[in-house]
Formats: sequence, structure tokens, C-alpha cells
Amino acid sequence: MKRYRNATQWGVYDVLVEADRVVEVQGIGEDPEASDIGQVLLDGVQHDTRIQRPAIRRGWLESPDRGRGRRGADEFCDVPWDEALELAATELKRVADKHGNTAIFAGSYGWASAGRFHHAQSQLHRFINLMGGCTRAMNSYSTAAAQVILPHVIAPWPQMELQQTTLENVVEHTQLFVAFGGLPRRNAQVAYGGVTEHRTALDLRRARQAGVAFVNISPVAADTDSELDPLWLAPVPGTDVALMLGLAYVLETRSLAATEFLHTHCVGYPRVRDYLLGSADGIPKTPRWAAAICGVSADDIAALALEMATQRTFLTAAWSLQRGDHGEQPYWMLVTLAAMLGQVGLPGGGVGFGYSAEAFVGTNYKRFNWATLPKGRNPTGFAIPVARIADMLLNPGTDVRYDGRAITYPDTKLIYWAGGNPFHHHQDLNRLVRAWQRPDTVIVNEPWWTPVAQYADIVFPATTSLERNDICASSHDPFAHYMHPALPPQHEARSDHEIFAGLAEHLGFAEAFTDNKDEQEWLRDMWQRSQQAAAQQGFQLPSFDVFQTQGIYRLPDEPRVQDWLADFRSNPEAFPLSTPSGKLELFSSTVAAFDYADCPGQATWLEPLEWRSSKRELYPLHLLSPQPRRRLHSQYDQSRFSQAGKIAGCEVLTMHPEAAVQRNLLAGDLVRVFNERGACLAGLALDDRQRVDTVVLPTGAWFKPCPETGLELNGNPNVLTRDKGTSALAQGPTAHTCLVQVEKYQ
Ligand SMILES: Nc1nc2c(c(=O)[nH]1)N[C@H]1C(S)=C(S)[C@@H](COP(=O)(O)OP(=O)(O)OC[C@H]3O[C@@H](n4cnc5c(=O)[nH]c(N)nc54)[C@H](O)[C@@H]3O)O[C@H]1N2
Ligand SMILES: Nc1nc2c(c(=O)[nH]1)N[C@H]1C(S)=C(S)[C@@H](COP(=O)(O)OP(=O)(O)OC[C@H]3O[C@@H](n4cnc5c(=O)[nH]c(N)nc54)[C@H](O)[C@@H]3O)O[C@H]1N2
Ligand SMILES: [Mo]
Repeated sequence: MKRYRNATQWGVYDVLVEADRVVEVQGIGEDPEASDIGQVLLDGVQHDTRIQRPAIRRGWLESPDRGRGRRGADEFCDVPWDEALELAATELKRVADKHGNTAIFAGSYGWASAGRFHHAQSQLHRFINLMGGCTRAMNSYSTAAAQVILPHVIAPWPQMELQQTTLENVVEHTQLFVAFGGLPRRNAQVAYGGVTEHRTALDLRRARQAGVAFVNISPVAADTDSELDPLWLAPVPGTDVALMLGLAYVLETRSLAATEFLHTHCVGYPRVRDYLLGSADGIPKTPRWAAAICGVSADDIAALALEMATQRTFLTAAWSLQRGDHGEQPYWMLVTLAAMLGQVGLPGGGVGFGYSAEAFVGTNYKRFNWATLPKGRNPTGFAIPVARIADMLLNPGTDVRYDGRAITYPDTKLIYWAGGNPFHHHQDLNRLVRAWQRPDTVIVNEPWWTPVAQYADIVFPATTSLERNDICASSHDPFAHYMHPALPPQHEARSDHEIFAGLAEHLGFAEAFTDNKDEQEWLRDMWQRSQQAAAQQGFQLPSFDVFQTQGIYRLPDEPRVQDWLADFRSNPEAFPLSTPSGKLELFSSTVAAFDYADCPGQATWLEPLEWRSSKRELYPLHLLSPQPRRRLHSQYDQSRFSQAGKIAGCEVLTMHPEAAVQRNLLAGDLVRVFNERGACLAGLALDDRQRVDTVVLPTGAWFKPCPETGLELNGNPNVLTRDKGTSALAQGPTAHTCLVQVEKYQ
């Protein structure tokens, strides 16, 4: 039996291999709470869903019209590597020459796998940049609305994510921790780029032991661990802004707002006050007004406001809050509320986002930028907002508004995807399926026959990180790991790097792509560039050979600045924010000047569009589609570990027992979840600690529509969600705003 170290985006593991089979997966000693998602590697990597050889859709290969309209329904033929590479290279060149490079969409959003060299998107982007570029995608599905609104209001997103208040600071100084969307422990199993120590749950427990009181503001009680002993307030999904306005109204009318701070450190409070008091629209945003919208009682709202104003209070929101219609508003309003409390920049006070969204948020580690694969620049410089992909495919030549400008959709002729699964991540998948038929060609690199591979024309089988040498190291983790291949490449799989090197060879720029380096030389080169960066910062990394032998390296401890924005607080003139005024912008003249009805110049309660539709009675339940506990997104859904969480092979929908009784449903039933956009199957579980009007179906089941009825058979919630931007400001995805009905499946 041999033992190999492997890093994933849910932890670092020792993978035990016997006779070229994975036989055991163990968390490592450095990890205080290793995630059991690691068990997906046991049978997932060598699963019979692996793509064995390059494959080409028969209609694309053989029909004069390329089998248009049959993408996703056609069969595939195996072809030898060289023939598949030649066909793909010729097609890439044809499209670039005839239609220009923006006709190639290679945004290729997705999480791929950990490892700095074999990062699928980096390899794709290096390749495509060398052949003249492509249309790219801006921002992420995770935090698209936050990434656009917050720079107008408080700070650029990367700064917030990596520099905001640490949980250490919370343990020491916070009295009241108010979490909109809760602190779901399940999500802190994961961190983009990798995670060594799972500390979030431990740190939150320490905070509780230190006396911090928690408030879980979520439709679902389970969003915060019961051991944190949280007060639970359960708003209707998508109504947090109304609730926050109710809280703000109490602060303003009981003279609890931090008048001095609002004057010295903020712009726009007078307009906020007018809005709260109803001077402008005739509607005072009283707790009673808020209660009628959000379902939390006026008394609870008033009581919480008083608690917040009289203690050291930290406000936070899950990333989920901004993945809804008008998702910019809850984040803007939370900053507004924090400004009114006047504790921004004080130890343990103020506002931050996503504590528990990923394992790194709130950690105290030194931040270090490890070297990556050089990707060059995209010569076209052109990108669309990431979640507007189906709009782009369906509406070439039309404009989309985005952050004060207009972007014209190109006419997409070719899609290249590596390391992401749009049939996992995008909303309204039935619409995406229609849009996806329009380009001439879709090329995908994938290890498995996932939905995105099934919806391609040319499929290249990619290796997994268990079949490659790599370095795992990320700017928010204190460790670097050398990843030794635990298995030989399975079947005929090649790494993404080899695939693009092969295409570059056919296109005549192999040397430019590989820089005449092999895998080992690239890893050594990246390590040496990291060594230089470290030396400039006054510390030394071991030599590459020592690192490779030892397999693990930990950065020197260097706790970060404790009180985020303390300097701004002490002297806003000398340490301004990067907003236009240098202050917290509770009113933004920049945003106001864009004149967007769906994103005015200050945080505003805007009712989600769908709520007024005549269909509201037909679809009375709010559907939340949060992250899955037993996997990362759709990755390894085929594994035994993920499948063990299903009912009759379907993803599990959770419902309140009263809602189940109304529908004659029992736990364990197979149910049909539906609305005007689509329908899927799910297994039913009951939970009396969630709202009666809310159901929960996690993401990640592989999209599998029944060819005859269109019913999605595995429980993928994105056949139900709506494909609409948050607003003209950010155009972010809005998965969490969704109405459905549930019935017993006959
Ligand atoms: N309804 C709803 N939808 C959502 C969300 C929600 O809350 N609700 N959340 C959204 C969010 S926040 C996100 S981030 C997205 C996530 O969406 P994605 O990141 O697209 O989802 P993944 O399943 O991680 O897709 C990664 C794909 O890369 C493949 N892969 C892994 N390693 C490699 C490799 O080395 N090479 C290649 N070529 N391929 C590889 C995997 O098999 C998998 O198919 O989903 C979004 N969608
Ligand atoms: N195990 C696991 N962990 C993951 C991932 C995974 O796939 N698996 N994915 C990772 C990724 S890519 C991301 S972006 C993060 C996402 O992190 P988040 O966006 O924070 O995660 P979600 O699970 O979508 O939502 C968190 C909770 O918010 C609540 N919620 C939803 N809508 C509302 C609302 O309108 N109001 C209130 N008050 N609460 C609401 C839901 O009950 C839900 O459980 O998670 C990461 N962590
Ligand atoms: Mo995400």
C-alpha cells in the first residue's frame, strides 16, 4: 500500500493506493476538523463515468449541418487523440479567422480543482490568449453583486474578502454577532484553491465560549450550529432589506444612530433618514411595515435594534443574500446599518461578509501571493458579466447594461469550457439548453461524462489532480503542499496542459505555449518565482527540491492588522476609503447617476419581480438552492459518498411538516418540484425548524432531463431558478429568488 498527499478544495488528504486502486482516504494531522467530503475520492476518480478517449458528437462530425439542435441528445464516437486535436484546432482557427476572436467564448467559469499549475481555466486562458483571445466572463457566480456594489460603497471586494475583521478579533471583542443567512458550517468545508486547516467551526465555538451572543437570521434554523445557541429569526427569503430598514428605523427614531460617525465618516445619511421616515415616499419604514414584508415580528425587530445599539455588534451576511433579485441591496443596506451603529473600525465591531461561506473567511493567516502560470493578456479585452451567458448566446448584437456602461453581446460561434459546469451553475437550465444549441461548436475538457461534457461536440478526457504533479498553495492558506500523482493517467486522459499544448502544436505556437518546459520545469519555475517574491517580503522559502521532498511548507506566522478600517476610523482624511468620497457612501452619486430603476442611489427595498406575477398562487413556496453538504457543487456527485445522501437516487428537498401535510406528503416520498420554467424530481425530508413557506433543495445533482417529458430526474434546482440579473448594476445571478410548487410524484 502506498500513501500519497493530495490537495482538494475541501481539504488535504493522504490517499492510500494498492494495485493502482484508491483504497483509503485520510485527513492529515495538520487539519483539526478534516471534511469527510474527501471520501468522494475513494471511488469517484476511478468511476466508470470517466471519459476514456477523445469523443466527438456524431451529428457534428458527420452531418452537413453539424447535427444542429441535437447537442446533448446525440451519440458520441471515439476518435484518436491526434485526429480530435486536429479537428478542434482547425475549427478554432476557422472561427477566429472568419468571425474574429470575440466569437469564441472561453470565459469557462468554474471551480475546476486545486493545484496552481494544472488549473484548467489558467491553462485555457494562456492558450486562447496566445491565439488572439476570446470573450471572457467578469466576476463570479459566488459574489457578482457584491463585487460591483461594494467598491461604490465601502471597499473593493478582494480587499474585503482577505482583509476584513478576523474571527480572532470577534472572539476577543464582539458581544453580539448578527448573521443574516446564518453561518452554515457545511459551507466552511470548502475554500477556493484549497484549505489545510478547517478552523471556522472551532473559532465560532470559541467565540461562543468567550460569551459572544449569536443571532441567526435565516429562513432555516440549521444555517447556524445549535451549539452556538443562536437566537433564530426567520425572515421570508429575499426580504432582509425590509428587516434591516425596520432595524434602522428604530435606531433613527430612538436617537440610537451614531450621528457623529455618520457625519464624519459617511456621505448620504440625510437621504437615508428621509427614506426611513418616509419623507420621500410617504412610507415610514417602521418595524410594523418591515414585519408585514419579512414575517419577523415588529417586537423582535425593535428588541434586536436595541440590543445592537447597546453592545459591541458585528454584522454579517452570507454571500447567498446577494444571489437574489436586487442582490446589491442587502449588502448596501447592511453597510448602512453598520454605519448607523457607528462601530466600523472598532475592535469586534462593524461589518463583514461570508463568515462560513468558505473556510478562509475571517482567518488570521499571513496573506501571500504565490506565483501562478503566466496567462498573458486577453488581446480582445472583452468580457461579459459571468451570469449573462444564455442572454449572450440568444441575443447577439444587443446591449446589456452593466455598472454604468453598455456591453454589446457578440455572436458566439464557438464555446470552449474547461474546469466548470454551466449545467450545474447556471439558472433556468432549460433556457440554457436552447441557447447552447446556437454556436457552431462546443469544445470541453472534462474528466467525467458530466452534463457539460454530454452537451459538447468535441470532448477531451482530462486527468484529475490525483494523476498529476502539482503545487497547492493559495493566498489565504498558510500551507503549501506538493501533490504527487497517486494514480497513472486513467484510460487515455491527458492533463489540460497537455491538451492545450497539443492544440498549440497543431496551430503552430507550441513553443510559445509550453515555453519549452515540461511539468517538472514549470513547477520548479513557479516555486522559484514564489521564492523571489518571498525574499522581497523578507522571508525565505526552502529550495524546490527540499519542498518536493518534505511535501509541506508553512508560511511564517504574521497575524494581520487586527481592527479592519481602524486607521480610517481614526482619521478619515489621512486614511480615506477607495470610494469616490473616501467615505462610506450610504448614498452614491455615481450609482444614482446611472439612473437604474432596479438599483437607485441608496439602499432601497425593491420587491422581487416574480412576487407580483399572476403565477404567485400557483407557486406559493420559496425555493432556496444552497450549497450541498456532501460535495463541492456537482463535483463527484457520482461517488458513493455523495449518493449516500440521496433518496432513491434523487437530491433531497427539505420542507416544513405543515407544508407536507397540506400536500399529503411523507418523509421519504419522491416529489415533483415545478414552476413555469421546469420541473425536477426530489426525495422529501422534513424539518420543523424552517419556514413553512420555504423549501430547500441543494445544488449539484447532475442535470438529467427525461428525453420524453423534460422532467429533470436527479433533482437539479436550476431547472426551476430564474435567469435574470440582480440589476443593471451588477447583472449577478439570482438563484435564491425562486417560487415553486411541490406535489407527490405519481
Ligand atoms: N441554484 C443555484 N445555482 C448555483 C448556486 C446557488 O447557490 N444556487 N451557486 C453558484 C456558485 S456560488 C458557484 S461558484 C457555481 C459553481 O459552479 P461550477 O464551479 O461550474 O461547478 P463545479 O461542479 O465545481 O464544476 C467544475 C467542473 O470542473 C470539472 N473538473 C474538475 N477538475 C478538473 C480538471 O482538472 N480539468 C478539467 N478540465 N475539468 C475539471 C468537474 O468535473 C466539474 O464538472 O454554481 C452556482 N450555481
Ligand atoms: N460543502 C460545500 N461548501 C461550499 C460549496 C459547496 O459546493 N459545498 N460551495 C462554495 C461556494 S462556491 C460558495 S460561493 C459558498 C456560498 O456561500 P453562501 O452563498 O453563503 O451559501 P448558500 O449555501 O447559498 O446560502 C447560505 C444560506 O443562506 C440562506 N439564505 C438563502 N437566501 C436567503 C435570504 O434571502 N435571506 C436570508 N436571511 N438567508 C438566506 C440559506 O438558508 C442558505 O443555507 O459556499 C462554498 N462552500
Ligand atoms: Mo461560489
